Amino acid sequence: MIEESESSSDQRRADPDEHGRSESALLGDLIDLVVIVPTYNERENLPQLVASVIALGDRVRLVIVDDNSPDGTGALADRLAEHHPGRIDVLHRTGKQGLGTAYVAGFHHVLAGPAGLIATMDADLSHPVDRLPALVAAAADGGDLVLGSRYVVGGTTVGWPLPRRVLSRFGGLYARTVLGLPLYDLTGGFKVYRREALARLDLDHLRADGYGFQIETTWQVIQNGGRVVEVPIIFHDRVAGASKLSRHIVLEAALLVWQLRLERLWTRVAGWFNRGKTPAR
Ligand SMILES: Nc1nc2c(ncn2[C@@H]2O[C@H](COP(=O)(O)OP(=O)(O)OP(=O)(O)O)[C@@H](O)[C@H]2O)c(=O)[nH]1
Ligand SMILES: [Mg+2]
Repeated sequence: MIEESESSSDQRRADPDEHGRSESALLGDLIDLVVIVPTYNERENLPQLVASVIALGDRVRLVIVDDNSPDGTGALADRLAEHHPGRIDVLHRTGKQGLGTAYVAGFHHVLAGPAGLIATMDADLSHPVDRLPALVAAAADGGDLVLGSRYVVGGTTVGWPLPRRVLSRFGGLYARTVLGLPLYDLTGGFKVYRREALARLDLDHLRADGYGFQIETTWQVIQNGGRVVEVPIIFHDRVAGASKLSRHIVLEAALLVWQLRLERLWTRVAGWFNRGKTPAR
């Protein structure tokens, strides 16, 4: 099931709840949240991100998944973990193995512990930490997966050149159309999963990196009957460090959406043959 924030109560969730508590208080009181941050050469960005996430409350923890960044991000992450005992786990991988497998390593690690909610965020400060409470509130309110969305009312991107804006907009529209989903930001990496929704993902068979990974995880939550909600965010282009976006990531996502759609059609047709009934579209 899917909900879009313009037509839902997501904007209202930014206000104090009926008991007069702010989202930050909700975040501190109610949940164990683990934020997974994949890193590759994010030395300049990581300290600020970690400080802002840690400041959200005692029950918020981080898992940093570093792929042996040549700039020393992994060692920096270890130092930050020492500085905040019990709040940060660092997973070190031997070399750059891609964003998708970094997330999966983080998901397995988190699911071995007690976290109720699991967030994913880029390390490059593009994802606004101050919106994390709004995403968490939407999950606490029944969202199985909450998407930080640049393309619902109240959301936007700041600092991207025109070609990048066009690519992102077109990519979102393309995925939305091919998959037939009423969601506006399928490629973003700022997300909050309810534990049960994450645990139901077929983690070891997710096949893509980058955009494709984001699309496939959201698709699977929906196919599993989960409720997806979009909450507006203002996305800022990275100031420090370099983007890892590649032509491969774009192409992979473009093909993946057709694969997902055809697989579902095939499953339905096969089900029809097995049952001897008319297939649904
Ligand atoms: N562990 C790990 N992290 C990665 C890898 N590739 C990218 N990342 C991290 O994943 C996050 C997203 O990567 P970005 O380079 O920001 O990619 P993007 O957000 O699609 O592109 P920009 O908007 O241009 O920054 C950042 O925190 C990166 O450091 C990888 O192979 N392994
Ligand atoms: Mg980025």
